[in-house]
Amino acid sequence: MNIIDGKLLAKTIKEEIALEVEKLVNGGNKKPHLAAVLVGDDPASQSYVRSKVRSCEQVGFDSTLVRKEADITESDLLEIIDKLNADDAIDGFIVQLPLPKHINEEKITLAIDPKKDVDGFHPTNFGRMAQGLPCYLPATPFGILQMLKRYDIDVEGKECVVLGRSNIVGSPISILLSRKATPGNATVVLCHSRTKDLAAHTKRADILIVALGKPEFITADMVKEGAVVIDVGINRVDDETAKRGYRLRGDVKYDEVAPKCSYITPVPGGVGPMTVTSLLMNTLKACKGDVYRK
Ligand code: L34
Repeated sequence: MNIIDGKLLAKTIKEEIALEVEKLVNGGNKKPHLAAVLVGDDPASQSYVRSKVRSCEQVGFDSTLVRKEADITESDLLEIIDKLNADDAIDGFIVQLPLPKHINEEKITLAIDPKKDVDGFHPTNFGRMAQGLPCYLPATPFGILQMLKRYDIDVEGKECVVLGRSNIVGSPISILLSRKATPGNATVVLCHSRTKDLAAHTKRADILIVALGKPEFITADMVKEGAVVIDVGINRVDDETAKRGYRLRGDVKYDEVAPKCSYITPVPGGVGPMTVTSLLMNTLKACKGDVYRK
């Protein structure tokens, strides 16, 4: 069994990005600049955004954090987005999800200029991804592709089962792995809440990608011997014996599933840190005009 060390891989990729930034700056260009909008005080969102800002510092990017109270109106948030769209100093920006219930996430996503949509959530980028055109890939799927690539895991012709059909993980990763590309060319089955006999599918998987948000849902009996398991779940489970009062658990029952796997991602230290580096990679592309010419 091999552990896919997302934390270590993220560090390696950040070192590579830092070198590129140095080259850019030495060539007389400005540093890449990422802005993040954080609404409200959800502890998980705060921690993720903090990690994004810290990572920008590590690689030599400029960053701007726009913090707003949970009661901000939708129109005020849209105004902030318009300003970021128009601000030439900002290469790309994100609006951290989830947003408070009174704000329509779809409307917010649509308001972001696709050229600055380094999350890759805008339908323009999603559509371009689906057609294999230049685009910003959504951060978590992009991170998963990087893991497969850097660990030399061959997916071509393999049975790949994805659990969960969200717009930001399940749906895009299923499209990416079935594309005619590397990594890609997998035979993909996308399972969801209406899937009948889920275990019959998971047991066939050479590559199992789990993005359900259900702590320790996948047990050893659901996994084929030698499978590659990518655990996207990051669940905070109450635990009085833990320092912070909770522990992070994936969607996979790691201790019993890991011994059966050829490769597995841990939680924490797996997909999460790769989501952050993918955002940096997209921001670097935005700065260089690699996806949409400036
Ligand atoms: N707009 N909203 C937008 N873009 C995103 O890309 C995200 N996502 C998801 C939630 N909402 C978003 C993130 O940033 C999930 N996500 C994210 C980012 C980083 C980590 C996890 C999720 C991460 O670094 N996880 C660490 C543990 C962090 C902790 O201690 O809580 C890990 O090792 O898994």
